[in-house]
Amino acid sequence: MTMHSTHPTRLPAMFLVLLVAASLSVTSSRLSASDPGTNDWPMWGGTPDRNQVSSMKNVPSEWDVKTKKNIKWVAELGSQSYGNPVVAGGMVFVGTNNELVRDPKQPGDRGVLMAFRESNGEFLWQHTHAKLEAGRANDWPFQGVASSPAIEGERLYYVSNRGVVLCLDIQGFRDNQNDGPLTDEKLTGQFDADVIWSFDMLEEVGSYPHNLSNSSPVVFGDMIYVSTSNGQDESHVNIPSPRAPSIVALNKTTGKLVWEDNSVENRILHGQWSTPSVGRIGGVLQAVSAQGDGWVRGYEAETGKKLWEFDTNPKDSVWPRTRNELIATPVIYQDHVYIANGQDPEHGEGVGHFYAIDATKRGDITKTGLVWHFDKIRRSISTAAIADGLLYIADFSGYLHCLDVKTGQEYWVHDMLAAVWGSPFIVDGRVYLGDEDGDIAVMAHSKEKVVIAEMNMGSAVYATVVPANGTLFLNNRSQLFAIGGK
Ligand SMILES: [Ca+2]
Ligand SMILES: [Ca+2]
Repeated sequence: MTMHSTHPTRLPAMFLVLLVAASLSVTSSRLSASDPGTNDWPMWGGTPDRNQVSSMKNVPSEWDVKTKKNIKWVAELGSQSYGNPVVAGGMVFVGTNNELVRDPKQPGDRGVLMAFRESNGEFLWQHTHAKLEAGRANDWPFQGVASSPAIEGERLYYVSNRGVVLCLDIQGFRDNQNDGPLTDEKLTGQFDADVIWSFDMLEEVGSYPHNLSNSSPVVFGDMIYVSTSNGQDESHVNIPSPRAPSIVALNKTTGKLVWEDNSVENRILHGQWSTPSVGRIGGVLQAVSAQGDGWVRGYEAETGKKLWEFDTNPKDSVWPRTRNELIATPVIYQDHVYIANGQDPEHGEGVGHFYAIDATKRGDITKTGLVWHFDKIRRSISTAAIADGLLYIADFSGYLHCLDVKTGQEYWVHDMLAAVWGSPFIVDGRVYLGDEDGDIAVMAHSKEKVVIAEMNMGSAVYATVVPANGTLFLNNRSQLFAIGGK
């Protein structure tokens, strides 16, 4: 999955803080199961079911990055930022590359996780990772950290560009404590990261990531669940590590492997860049994983026992013309799993599929678990947002679809006029979606199509709008914005 390997000129090595407004006090009303309920946004999708929805109220619907209207602050990132921000503990965390060299002792091309103060955008600390020696085959130049961290309490989990799962202390060394078991960090200043444990998926389970490791961990109970990104080599024919798992479950305290699964074996079409979800489905706690053969699989979350699998491709489809991989994240909602298939953005546009799957079924549920199939979607790498009987899904051709969640019937479609990498997000009666032209569309959360506002962020938006404490957070290629009123 090469994204954009362009290499813009280095940005000034100072972050910019524009404090426009004092913090806004917001009380969440009725909370749904898909809402973290804390006013934070601690992981991709907010909660382990990954539904892109929040019950927060009084978030802004309009802003202007040029005049700074409704912009609380802006923080500078590297030159490519493919992850999504997460917000917890008064901090905002986002992955990027090292083209904004904050520390001369850590120069050159690296993946970077940055932490900022939520109230004013002050840079707090970072963790940088040199690129893998194997180069573009496993770790594409200038792609940075594309994993969105997951935070629980004082612990933060993410996957580096080197395919290493890391557990960090969100306070870094600013608490004057080196938390362990890992205590031999070379850099221990106030701007450096305090690592607690790490799990190298290349060494420990033999993953051979295709172009980039990007999974966003999900935390549930004692465990975290991560996709390995194991895939083909640059020949796009060979699979160097066919025995490596697609998904691993680690103990969140120790970082030790609890279970792994390799149902895909040597059938990986390309790479594995989806990210798992966890939820209670039909009374059973399941980890749901979209894998490199185009199948979605459900596992008993505690043991890794495989419960079901579903093929998202028509049996007569042919890779890469009509057969697709799975890059989107499966969303768990009311015993069903919702997911679109698609391809690496570098492969361009093509036919896609979106499914509602009854994940209470067992075995090969491609037929028995099919609730509905929406085939008027193009290739998609976007994750669904579901609330009040409506489901929103975007595709790489730039269409935002509003569907009936029960039937898949389409209520309306909106053409963004540019490729969409991110996902629609429902909050405060509106749907937010960004595109590669840097435009954000704000639509009414409604069966009727209403465009409320359109704003441009100044450069491509690969991320999804996320809310925390009444403010919206969003990154374009090179900047992190806190969007909020006075
Ligand atoms: Ca510490
Ligand atoms: Ca440590």
